[in-house]
Amino acid sequence: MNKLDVINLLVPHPVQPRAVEEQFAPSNIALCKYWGKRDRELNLPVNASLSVSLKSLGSRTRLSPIDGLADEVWLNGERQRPETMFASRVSAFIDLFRQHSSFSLKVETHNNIPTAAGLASSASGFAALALALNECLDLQLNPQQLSVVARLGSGSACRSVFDGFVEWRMGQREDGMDSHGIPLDQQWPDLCIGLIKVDASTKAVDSRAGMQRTLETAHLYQSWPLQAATDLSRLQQAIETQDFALLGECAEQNALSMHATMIASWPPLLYWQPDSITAMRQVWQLRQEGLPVYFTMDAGPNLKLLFEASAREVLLEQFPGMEIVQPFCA
Ligand code: 2P0
Repeated sequence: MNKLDVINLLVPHPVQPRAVEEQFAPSNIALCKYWGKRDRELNLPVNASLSVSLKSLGSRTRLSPIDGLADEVWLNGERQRPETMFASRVSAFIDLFRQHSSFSLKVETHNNIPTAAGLASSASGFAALALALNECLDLQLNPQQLSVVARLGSGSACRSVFDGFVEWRMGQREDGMDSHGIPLDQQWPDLCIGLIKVDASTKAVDSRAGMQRTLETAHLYQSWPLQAATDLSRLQQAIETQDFALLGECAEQNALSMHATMIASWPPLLYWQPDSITAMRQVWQLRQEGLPVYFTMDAGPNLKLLFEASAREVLLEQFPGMEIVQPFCA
């Protein structure tokens, strides 16, 4: 089963583009991480994951039909050459919908994610593109189907189709139709996420290659699915009972467990910089002094702090320049 087959199941007829309004999708931070694929073509995960969406930080994408044989791809107001990674991934994704008709699109994407914080934009980018294609091509897909479509672009994009807490059910099916995001009902108005920039430069090994290397070479990876399943159910319990310490502990331990599998792969993958470790120690010290603050990290050197609104001022003193998002507040 490949991506074309999956789109053919969802959209088995010719489509024609029309000019529509731009669509927005938020970036997301995983509290229980997606790390490892059981199907690389369809981005089907080894484990279920759970994230929180970053409200108004993310990507907005406008699509409009154009004449000509090639798409025109713009990112943050700059035209992208077709051979760039960004333009080629976007056009390859649109190709999935050109199986029964031919058309070209102008794609205009803006990311308002602070690039300084080193946050990946592929999740919000592919989610916004999926939402925009749904409108532009009048696909009439429901949110779960849109989450499936976004996953074909980038795994974590299936969570960015929704706001708030989102669980990505791993699913069982070979076609992946049961592997998509599900939004949770619970809110957490006091929850804050602090974005700490350690290093914003492009990493040498991206997540896609990193998770594959880990899966293929780290013996420690065998313990990851069980760790993730345990963390996921404890996180669900923490969200249900609004138990912040439990939420923070599970998220931090989950992130460090994922990094342990990376470090144990070969060649080793160590995304941390000396400043990452300094910030981790600072968080542990603050916790020892009684401040409820935890961190999570993705496949990079930057930390994302988890805390409640009451800790905001103290943490801003400790980490000047930290950008704070309150995902459940207007
Ligand atoms: C996550 N990451 O759950 C994990 C934690 C990075 C570390 O999802 O190959 O860009 O496009 O499916 O979605 C980043 O992986 O990878 C990611 P692909 P993706 O947020």
